[in-house]
Amino acid sequence: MENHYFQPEVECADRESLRELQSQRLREMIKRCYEKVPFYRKKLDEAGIKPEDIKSVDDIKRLPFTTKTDLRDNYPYGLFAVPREELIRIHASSGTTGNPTVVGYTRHDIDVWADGAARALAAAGCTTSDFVHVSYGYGLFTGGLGLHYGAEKLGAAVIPVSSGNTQRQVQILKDFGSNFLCCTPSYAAYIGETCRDMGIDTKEIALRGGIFGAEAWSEGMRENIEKLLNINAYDIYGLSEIAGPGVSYECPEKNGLHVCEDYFYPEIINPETGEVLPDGEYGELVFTCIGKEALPLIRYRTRDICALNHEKCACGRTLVRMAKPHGRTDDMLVIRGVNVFPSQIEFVLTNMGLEPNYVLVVDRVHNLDTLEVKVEMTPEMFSDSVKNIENIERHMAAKLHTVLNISAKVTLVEPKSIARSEGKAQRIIDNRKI
Ligand code: DLL
Repeated sequence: MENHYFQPEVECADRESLRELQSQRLREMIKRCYEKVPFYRKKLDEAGIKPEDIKSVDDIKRLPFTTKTDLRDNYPYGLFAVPREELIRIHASSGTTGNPTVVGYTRHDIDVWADGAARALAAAGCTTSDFVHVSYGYGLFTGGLGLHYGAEKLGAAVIPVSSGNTQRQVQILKDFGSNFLCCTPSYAAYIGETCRDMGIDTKEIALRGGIFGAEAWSEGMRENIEKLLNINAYDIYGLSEIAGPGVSYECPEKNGLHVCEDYFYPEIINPETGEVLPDGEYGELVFTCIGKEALPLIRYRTRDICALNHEKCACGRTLVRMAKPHGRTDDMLVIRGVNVFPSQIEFVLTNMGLEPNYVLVVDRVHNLDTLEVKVEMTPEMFSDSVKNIENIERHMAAKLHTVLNISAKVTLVEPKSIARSEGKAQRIIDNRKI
């Protein structure tokens, strides 16, 4: 009998017993933070909270938030709660500004993380007989090793390709009979395009599914990847500060990502006021680590824009679902006072049958913000007359206007002229000097 790694006792637990478990883990975690991390002792003292005041998850809202700045200010190991000899791994997320964020794991933490990644693979239908091709980068980034350990924990065979050399990726997918592909959605689309360019019929390769995350992606992008690679594409979410990939994952319903809330307690807050928002309302996602030893963060503000849904899922899982993240508060462009997410633009393009190869160029001309959307033409459009191309650009600009509520200039550019990404895609060029 194949082990599918499905854990109904946790993933389908009744909410009341889950709450009990969460409350018990929260109490232990707050006590440990207070005793072992001077930063948290000071923060809790300042807030007038003693560990024994925190009795259940209902008390979480009384706790202070932790931010990326707190991690940077205590760079590299200031928030760690265990001595060095208990650590078995260090990762870091690249900082575009300031210090990178350094995170550490004990053996137990690696186990927790691998458990989340294994649940994600299992929910996507991966079994012990499958070959899992990992094209996330290996290194300080958590993508590669995260899915690697998850696949091993499940009992599948890992093919640790890492990112880069896309034609070789395709060759391996085909020759090694990979069944699941793990990479960013933008790289999955690029691998799909490369298969097409190499004349490989994806119906003839063994690939059944993909676990794609590390960046926001739209439903249109999902359709594009599913068609290109002839697979089922699932979303996986995570962040280095909390664990890495596998904090939450999609099931076959593809209607929200189940959070491993036995390890990571989620909340949605109003990013301006810090107030906790009810199910269904979009706001900033916040996590409290209740099952981790080395870096147990309290109410960590992810900057991801999301909503929660506690209804039982049709798949049988009771674990709360988070919506596919819209993007990050710091990815959000404010153009002429209007909030714009790259995912909204991707939605319009893919709805019009275009592949999601685009960049957004933002500028400020005479004190007015301008947005230009550069989109690749399809090869068929490329042979169209200039007049036709202008018509398509105008039509697309009108569609963008209805979704974004601001005007944007659309420029169709040659097929394959926009750089492809092997990791997280860079889609924004902001030339404003603000
Ligand atoms: O991106 C971990 C990861 C690796 C997740 C592989 C999934 C797959 P960081 O580099 O620390 O960690 O970046 C974390 O990436 O706060 C989100 O803004 C974004 N992100 C991650 N997964 C998703 C997703 C990894 N599925 C940051 N949808 C997070 C949208 C995502 N955004």
